[in-house]
Amino acid sequence: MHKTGYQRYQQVILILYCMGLFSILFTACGTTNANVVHMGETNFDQSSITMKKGDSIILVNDNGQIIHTIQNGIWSNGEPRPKLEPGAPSVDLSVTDGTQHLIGPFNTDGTFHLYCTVHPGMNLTVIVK
Ligand SMILES: [Cu+2]
Repeated sequence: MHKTGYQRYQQVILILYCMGLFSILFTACGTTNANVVHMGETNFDQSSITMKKGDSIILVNDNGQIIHTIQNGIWSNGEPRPKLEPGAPSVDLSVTDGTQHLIGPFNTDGTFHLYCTVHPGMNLTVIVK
């Protein structure tokens, strides 16, 4: 059957639409290494996060009025204990507003500790597999 010009036009539009859909899907796959951790007023919303080697953490400060200072280390028995663990990215991040901050990438397997030097007990354990 002979196709009219309009049918060809429809075919081209359909092909372009599919290509667009695929590129959106691929983009979505590429961003699955986004590991979001929210911060409340005095703590992380979760105590740990498990992620793949090469991933980074996206830190979100839910209350932009609250200041957090995130570094390598851990609160232990009420005392801040700074420690840069081998294989961990060096972190010294001052969060003074509600914007998002990237921590990482974590390129080594292991268990790492981040803490907020402002808020006693504000610990985040990062498990990289
Ligand atoms: Cu804090």
